[in-house]
Amino acid sequence: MIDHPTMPYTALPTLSDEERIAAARAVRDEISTRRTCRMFAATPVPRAVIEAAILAAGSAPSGANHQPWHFAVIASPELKHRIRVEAEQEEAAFYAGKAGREWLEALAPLGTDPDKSFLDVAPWLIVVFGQRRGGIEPGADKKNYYVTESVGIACGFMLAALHRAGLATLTHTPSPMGFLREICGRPTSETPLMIIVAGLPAENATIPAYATRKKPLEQISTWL
Ligand code: IYR
Repeated sequence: MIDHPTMPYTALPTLSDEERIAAARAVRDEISTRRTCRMFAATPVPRAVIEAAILAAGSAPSGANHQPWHFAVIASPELKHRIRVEAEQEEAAFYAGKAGREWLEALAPLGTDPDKSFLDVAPWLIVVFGQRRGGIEPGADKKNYYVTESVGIACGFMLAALHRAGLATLTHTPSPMGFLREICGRPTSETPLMIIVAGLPAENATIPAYATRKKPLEQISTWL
């Protein structure tokens, strides 16, 4: 190995096999109760929750440890509304046919439509950007690697943290979403990948039953 500064590997708990199995199952049980939510309450949520969730996301593995992500956090009603208006404009075209028949048929069991009022209502919108260039130093302009994969993992960490904090979440992907770069004042080297909407669910929030249908282990794994 090329000579490089190292540290001892210490962060793991010492567990018996039984404790390991129980711990993995406890995470499965907890994370599998996360449901995508499209009906939010306006109830405020402390900024510190979102800060911790961003730091959880920021601890994710990434290509060359360049951490090619940026999170634009929006609580301002004016900005939330601008995002809603722009998103609904794109979605109106999408649902009017731009998506194509196969895509619209795939979405039918979820009941989604161009109404994105949750963008006004939820207390926090976290706009997630992937950085094509950056590197680890502030202001650096190095090439980044595996950007989509890295940011996807970071978003998974964030969703897990927000869920553990008792918040409902939605990964919203208006298509196309280039308008988010301008609204958030981000450079053209960054690509908006999704909006993570976070808050409490509306009192009478429902979810599509179809969303609870998950593939069994046999369908999603092969053991060689
Ligand atoms: N962006 C649209 C459509 C949409 C697409 C997929 I793939 C989904 O899983 C859900 C929705 C919208 O937000 O309505």
